[in-house]
Amino acid sequence: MLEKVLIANRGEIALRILRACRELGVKTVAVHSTADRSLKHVLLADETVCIGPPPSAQSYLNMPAIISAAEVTDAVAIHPGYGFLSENADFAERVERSGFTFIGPQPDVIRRMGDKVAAIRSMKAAGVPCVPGSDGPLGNDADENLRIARDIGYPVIIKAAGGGGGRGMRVVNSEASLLSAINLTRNEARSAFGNDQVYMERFLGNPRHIEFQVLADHHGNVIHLGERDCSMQRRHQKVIEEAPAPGLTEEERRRMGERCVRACQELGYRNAGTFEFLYEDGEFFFIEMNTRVQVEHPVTELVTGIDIVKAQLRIAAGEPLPWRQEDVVIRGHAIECRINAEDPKTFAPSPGQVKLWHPPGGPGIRVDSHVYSGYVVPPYYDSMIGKVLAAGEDREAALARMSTALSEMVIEGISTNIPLHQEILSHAAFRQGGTDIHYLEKRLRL
Ligand code: MV4
Repeated sequence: MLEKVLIANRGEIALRILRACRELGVKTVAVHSTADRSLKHVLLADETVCIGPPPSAQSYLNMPAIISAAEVTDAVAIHPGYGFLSENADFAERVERSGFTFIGPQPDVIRRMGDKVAAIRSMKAAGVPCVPGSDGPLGNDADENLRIARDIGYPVIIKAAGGGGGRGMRVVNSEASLLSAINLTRNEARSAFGNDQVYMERFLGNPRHIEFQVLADHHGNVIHLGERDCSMQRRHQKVIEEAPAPGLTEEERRRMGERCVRACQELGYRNAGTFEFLYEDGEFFFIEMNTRVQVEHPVTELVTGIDIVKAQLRIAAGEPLPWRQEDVVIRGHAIECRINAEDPKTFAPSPGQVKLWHPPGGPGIRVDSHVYSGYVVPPYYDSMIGKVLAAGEDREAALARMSTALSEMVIEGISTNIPLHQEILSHAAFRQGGTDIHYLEKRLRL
């Protein structure tokens, strides 16, 4: 096993990684900004290193500071968590060049998946279904671009190769606005991502967002852990996730899972990864791959019994996966509500001291959070302060446990989005399952 791991993150995921390390007997190094001295995982870690002032650019994104911290503490590996440097290929490369293990895929695979045009090309070659589109980057020939759009059929969407997660895209409803939309997206992409490549896809009007979790070791073994439905979102921020996806058949799961596994084998993929799909009218369309552990990984853990973060550490240590695909069984249903320190009506951030923190409990409830009574939520970072998960024999049982859990949760001193979750849980459409990616934003406009 890895002897000592540096956790290059903060908040709930840093604590989640620390707990996985503890279970495996791995020593931990917490790095933190000056605003984060009182973070729970910093208080619990074997060693701590302050890496800079509060702004992320000077601390959690500060590569030399993080690598120096690994050097002075004799860490052997770095876990990047999610966000921050987790999908930064240059960081992964610098980590490995400095002699440490990056807990994630190889730098060139991260780079390839970060380039959405290259990612789609790889997936198409591996037999993963993609959105009908331009088949590569758009050129500057106006007539050619008009022809591509006409062949795809309007509406189309122009996306930046360097974008992803909702950044750098524009929907085009008709020929009249196509060329200006390509130019605008290209110019924005050049300044935002330093890459002016753009591509075109058919615009799917009311898809669901369904993603498949995979695990791949260093010996060519790859398994999938089924899917998550992450359609309940607002402004590209997921609000509720669940597994399995409502209404998906065993056959659909097996078919898409197998395709993701085969793609990983062809890519030489390693560690944990997620294939993002849009799902509309019974069809899957690949859009992006995430090369990190995801916020919503616990819903998959709850329905498979597999600890994804421990698996990441074992894979990075060179251990073979202890499961074959037949060993992976999806049992019951799990739901996650992301708890944000924000105004439930305006969504404005609500940092400050948590005067009282009473997390819920009981059968089937899991709370992943670094918060404790007296903890001060700093204003510098993401507003997510934890996740409440509920699991049960079926979706209804999980929903009933979630309602109970949220109703007994007490957080005083800051505002949270718990009232929003309770409202969503009361919606008939959500209770029925299978709402699309636009559902929440439409409901909030009412
Ligand atoms: C799309 C789409 C419709 N058609 N692509 C937004 C985030 C990025 N991951 C891809 N996104 C979308 N791509 C085609 N061809 C609609 C979205 C989209 C979306 C996707 C997933 C989750 C939330 C979303 C919210 C708005 C738009």
